[in-house]
Amino acid sequence: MSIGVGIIGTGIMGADHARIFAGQIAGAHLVAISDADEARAGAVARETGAARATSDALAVINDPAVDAVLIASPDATHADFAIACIKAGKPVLCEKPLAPTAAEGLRVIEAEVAAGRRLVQLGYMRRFDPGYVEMKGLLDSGRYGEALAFHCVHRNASAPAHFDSAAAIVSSCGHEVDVSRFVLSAELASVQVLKAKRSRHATFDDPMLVVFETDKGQLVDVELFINAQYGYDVKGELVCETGTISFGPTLNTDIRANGVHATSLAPDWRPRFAAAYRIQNQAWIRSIASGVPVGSSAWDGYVATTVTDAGVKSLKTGETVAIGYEKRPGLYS
Ligand code: ISE
Repeated sequence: MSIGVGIIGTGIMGADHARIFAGQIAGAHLVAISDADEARAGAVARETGAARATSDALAVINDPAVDAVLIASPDATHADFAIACIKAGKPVLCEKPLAPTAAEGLRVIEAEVAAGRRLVQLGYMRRFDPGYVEMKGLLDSGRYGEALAFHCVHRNASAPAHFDSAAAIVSSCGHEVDVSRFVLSAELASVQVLKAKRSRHATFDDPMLVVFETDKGQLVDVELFINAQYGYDVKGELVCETGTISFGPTLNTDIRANGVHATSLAPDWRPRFAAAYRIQNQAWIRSIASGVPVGSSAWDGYVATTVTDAGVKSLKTGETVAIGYEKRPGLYS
C-alpha cells in the first residue's frame, strides 16, 4: 500500500521535502500541496507530480486521499496545523520547532494525549544523520566510558531577513537541544547564553555561546554563528572518559591542489543533511505502516521549546536559567 502524502508550506523546506518524496521515498506518493501563495504551491506540485495544489492548508489535511501530512509552513502555524491533523486522525511530520514557545507546544501535547495515540513526529532530522547516529552508538557501546562534555558548532553562511537573536536560539540552536538529548540520553537542566563580540555582518547578537548543563552534570556548549559568511558548518565533539568522538562537517569532497588540502562545505543545511532528511522521511513512512513511532515525538518538540524559552530568557539577563518541565504524560514514556 502506498501512503498518500500532503505537504503544507512550499518555502525552502516544504519544496525540498516535496522533491525528496517525489524522487527518493518508497511506499508513498504525493497527493496535495498547499501554500499561502497558491502559485508557488502549483509550481512545486507540477515539478513533483502532486495531484493537487491549493492555498488552503485545511483542505490538504481533510483531503480523503491524504493519509499523512508534512507541515513545513511558518513556525507560528505549526501547532495549529498539527492539532488539526491530530483531530483528523492523520499522522504528521512537523518541521521544527513544534511551536515558537512552550505554552503553544503544550497545546499539541494536550491534543495528542486526548486522542490517546502518537500521531506527531518532529522534523529534528539530525537524529537520522549517520554522523550523530554513529556517535550515539559509540557512546552507548561504553567503550569510551561516560560522556563528560559535548562541544557543538552551528554556523550558517548568512541569516534570513526575519532572523533575530531569539530566532537563532529557537530555530538554529533547537537542533543542538534535541540532538544532545538524543546522543547523551539526558535532559537539559540549565542554560546560559553568552554574547560574543558581534560580527559586522550581523544585525543581532551573533555569534553567541550557549552553555547547557544536563541532569547528569555534563556540559554542552554550542557556538552559534548564523552569519559566518564562509559556508554551512556543523560540528560535534563528544568528550568521554577515555577518548573523544567527533564527526566532520563535510560533504566528503577532499581536494589537494596548489599546496592546499581542502574540504568542501555546503552552502546551507539541505545538502549537508540530505541523507538525514531522506532517512527521516523514509523512516516516517515506514513508521506509519508499522504503527511504531520513530524520531522526535511531540514531547521532544515540547521539551525543545521549553529549553529554548529558557535560552531566550537567559539571552535577556545573561544569567543561568534553570529549566523546568511539565510532567511527561504516559503516552510518551
Ligand atoms: C534552519 O531552520 C534549520 O533548520 C537549519 O538546520 C539551521 O542550521 C538554520 O540555522 C535554521 O535557520
